[in-house]
Amino acid sequence: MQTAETANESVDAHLERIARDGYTIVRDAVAPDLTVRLRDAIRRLERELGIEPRNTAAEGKATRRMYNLLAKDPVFAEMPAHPAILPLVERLLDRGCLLSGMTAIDIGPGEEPQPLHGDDIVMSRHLKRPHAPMMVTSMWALTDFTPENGGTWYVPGSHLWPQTPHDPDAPKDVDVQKLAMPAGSVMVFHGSLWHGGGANTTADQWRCGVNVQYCPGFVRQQQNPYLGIPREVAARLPDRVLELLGYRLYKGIMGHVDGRSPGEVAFGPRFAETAYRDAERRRAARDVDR
Ligand SMILES: O=C(O)CCC(=O)C(=O)O
Repeated sequence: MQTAETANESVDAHLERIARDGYTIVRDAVAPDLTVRLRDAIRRLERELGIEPRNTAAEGKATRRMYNLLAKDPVFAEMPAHPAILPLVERLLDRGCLLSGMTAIDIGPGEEPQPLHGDDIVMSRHLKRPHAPMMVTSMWALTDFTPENGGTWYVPGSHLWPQTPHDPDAPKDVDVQKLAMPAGSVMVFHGSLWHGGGANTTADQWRCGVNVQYCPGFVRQQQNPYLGIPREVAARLPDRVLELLGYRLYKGIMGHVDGRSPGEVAFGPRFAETAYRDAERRRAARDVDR
């Protein structure tokens, strides 16, 4: 299944592949210098914060995971609005999409495969599959991903199946692929795609990646940024990243604080928006233009 998609390919070509296979790979998406800075920051933070495996089936027994990355180092702010990735996500969701979370996933030697799952499995319990993506995941390779070192396992086309992997009638004999992509590549996939972190059968290689995940603006974020990212740290983030965190209203209504946008409450007039009223005015202006 591995093909030679690149950052130069059109957004349409990537979207067609996601519609058909459930995923695409954007090669050369991340500049080598940024790849190194991200990986170095993760490895330094793992040491400084004493990150150890969390020992759950989902999080692994030989995997170092770190959440809430935007609060941990400024370099991670370069990821959520990256120009090679965000345009794909905005087409799959819309411009009001939210950053659902960012997780560094460093899979160590001896790790077993993570159970296959869909990242929007929680929403699939309430919706009839197949459904529109309730999560879009971009998995950034910061070291080479190989079938041996824990490269993501995935089942092409499974985003279109009526079952999640946990359903009693889920197909058993499925075509599990093991991802190989060089550092600097990003796999972007539909949240219903069956996938999981791979087994690491190497003696000494750590597979380092970051999951940058997005959800529609009307869905609850997996990681809570309002409590997780201190106000003074958030104040230094680019405006587009703050929008992705939910500091603006979705469709002029969702997420308001006593009628105002969270961004206005936290950071002042540049995020000023009043629930209902501004959306109604925008609609009226559009009607007059017609
Ligand atoms: O590490 C990976 O390759 C995938 C991780 C994953 O799917 C998850 O943690 O939900």
